[in-house]
Amino acid sequence: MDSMSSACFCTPLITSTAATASQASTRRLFSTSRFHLGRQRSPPPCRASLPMTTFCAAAAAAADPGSAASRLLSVGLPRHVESMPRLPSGNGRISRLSAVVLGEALAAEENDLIFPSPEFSRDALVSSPEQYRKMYKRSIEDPAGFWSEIAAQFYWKKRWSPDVYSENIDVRKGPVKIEWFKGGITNICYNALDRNIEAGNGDKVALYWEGNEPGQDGQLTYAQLLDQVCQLANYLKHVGVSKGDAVVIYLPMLMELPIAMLACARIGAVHSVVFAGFSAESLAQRIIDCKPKVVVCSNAVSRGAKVINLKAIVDNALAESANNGIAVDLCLVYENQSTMKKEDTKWQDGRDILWQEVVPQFPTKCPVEWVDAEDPLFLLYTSGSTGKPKGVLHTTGGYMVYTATTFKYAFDYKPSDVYWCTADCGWITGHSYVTYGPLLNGATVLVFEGAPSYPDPGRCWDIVDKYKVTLFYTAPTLVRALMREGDEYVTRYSRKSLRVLGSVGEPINPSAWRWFYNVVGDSRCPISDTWWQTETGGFLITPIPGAWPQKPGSATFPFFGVQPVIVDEKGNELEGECSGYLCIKNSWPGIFRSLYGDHERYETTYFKPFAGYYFSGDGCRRDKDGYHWLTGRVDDVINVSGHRIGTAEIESALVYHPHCAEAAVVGVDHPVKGQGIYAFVTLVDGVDYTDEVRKSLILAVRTQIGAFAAPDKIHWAPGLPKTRSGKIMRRILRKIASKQLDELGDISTLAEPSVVNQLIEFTDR
Ligand code: 6R9
Repeated sequence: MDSMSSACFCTPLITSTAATASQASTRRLFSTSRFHLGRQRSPPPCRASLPMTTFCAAAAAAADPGSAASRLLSVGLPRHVESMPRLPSGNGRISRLSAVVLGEALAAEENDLIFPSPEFSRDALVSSPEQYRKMYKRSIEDPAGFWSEIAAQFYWKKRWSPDVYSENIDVRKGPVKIEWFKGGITNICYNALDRNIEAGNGDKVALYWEGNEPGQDGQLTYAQLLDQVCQLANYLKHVGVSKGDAVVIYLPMLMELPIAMLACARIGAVHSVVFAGFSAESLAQRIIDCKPKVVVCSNAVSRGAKVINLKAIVDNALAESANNGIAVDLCLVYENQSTMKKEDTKWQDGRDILWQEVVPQFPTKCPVEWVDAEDPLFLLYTSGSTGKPKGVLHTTGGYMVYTATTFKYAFDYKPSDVYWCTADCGWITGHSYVTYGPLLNGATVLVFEGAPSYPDPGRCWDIVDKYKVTLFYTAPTLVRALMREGDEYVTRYSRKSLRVLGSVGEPINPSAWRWFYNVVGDSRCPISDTWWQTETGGFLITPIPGAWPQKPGSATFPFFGVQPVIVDEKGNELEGECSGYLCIKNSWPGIFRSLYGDHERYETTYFKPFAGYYFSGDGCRRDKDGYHWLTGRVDDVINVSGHRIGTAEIESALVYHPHCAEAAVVGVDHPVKGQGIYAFVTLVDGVDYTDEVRKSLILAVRTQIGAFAAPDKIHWAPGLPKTRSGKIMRRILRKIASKQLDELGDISTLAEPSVVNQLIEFTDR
């Protein structure tokens, strides 16, 4: 649709007046002035040029001159390194890289190229390395032109200012500030729904829903979805939610979850979805931080054979937040009828309102609140290396353009696709690649409420056949879990609809990659191993299937407009083959703009470690062909089943327990979850180290954070290895936890070296 020709440039920003003045002053926390940090207009950073280079598949090409490898050789692959030919030899692994590299030698896969089939490449949006390189080069040399051409395909009530973007990511030059499409007036819900309906896709299925029990299902076309979004949006406006207000959403994977997100976006409210696996304490913590006007939840969810009473968790969270001075007056509860009836749900009259009773009474048309591209869209809390989760703030315009574009290219999206992402909308993947990215493309999206191995480990492939899923996007942890169950659960289903597979959340180890490729995808479907983060909004390093061959376990090359660099401890950019810290040299439209209420922490965590760069917190190796191999976190963040959790958060949950004197948590390799949680615990004097105490410590973490953060192992630690200044030496704990006792290194700097032997003795107690 030609959005620019139909755009009206004169409509002013309308602010709803439904909230009272006092509500507005106490609750409207998201005025953009909060981020007014002084105008920082720096010239665009120097952008790398892309050299042509020969390709390492020389041996394969020589053996078969007509082969795909030879075709590739003839065009070369980009390496994203300017000075490859001048490669200094000494850039080895950096010594302090504490990332847990999965138990396999990734280097062994380095020469292994898996090519897309010629048919796949022929029909692909980007069908060759040259085409990618051309587009990539343009995106780096002329980001404003590249991104504004893409942005123009969306609907803007008013076009953005001529600058397209402005950025300062260098703390030495002043406060970090990033803006894309500033001055552009738009609405992401309008672009995801109304725009697609106006283009003639009103009757296309937007959402399929598959319930926990096989046979439970539903669907909404784009037109029906818009009706439901409008009804909820009208209800929210009716109860006083307006532009800039926060709404906390604590819903399981029902269609009502994307509906609630889109309804907020439609009226300019800022949603903060909390994964419905978080405990009451975690939910309360988030409510206290963002002070929502309304909490939207469901009464219960079924996960496999288990029923979880979500409303009881919300009740506790609301009581806790009220005790902390943040009283939420309205809790909108969706009755998940197949799981729990309203009659069986505890109800607080006056505060709790039944969704089904009120929302359907509202009109199915709701005017759009037009917002600035830099107005906030959502907050999503994520774990960092301190005990307090960070409220990652994303804004509207850049996020919209970026999620839609990354979705389109990384999955080689075609309008006939049926797309299923197994992530929950409580995580960033569910925001960018269940809700916004696919719907902005007019895609058909499957939402699955249940557990992937219920009633048996074949459920995913049963669902793939039922809906003829073509694009299947999941996490390595699920791949590994299903791989353990044997091939038969997969091969009994056809899966012939599948076209592209995707992986996210953690490095996918080569054997899981191969199983995914060979068994699930019948050696036919490229795998997009997408590397990105809550903070990045969308994919930064990802295969573009059809454009180049994959290497099992590598996220391959950067997306358009992204310049990854690998730096050493001092922040020197490493060239050619190297290992180090992964940073990004420039901003891209989807990057987060701040941490809610704490811009200083934003700068300290992401922009100060290596001045002049965005620091990802991940380790990365680049091989001789320029492929990127993510090696895991280098900070105190553990990645359990693709879920990020800070060691400090688990430690503070443990020390909250009255019997716990001290705790230190580290990550260890885990065959299914990627990383497991290993906790060293010192008990207070006089308390015996018993199994009962162990169980209650684990329970303490479950109730304070959520079941997914429960330690896999509690290791009794009458003493912890500390330096003389009292700092716990986690390096030693990691070695003890992973039983690498011959690699303990120098322990002489410890205040009490004898605790190390004592800890080793306690390993199996
Ligand atoms: C999207 C998401 C981000 C962290 C990130 C990294 C790890 C994600 C990955 C990957 C290797 C991939 N990660 N995708 N590591 N390969 N394809 O997961 O966001 O929850 O914020 O986690 O996950 O360590 O830093 P988030």
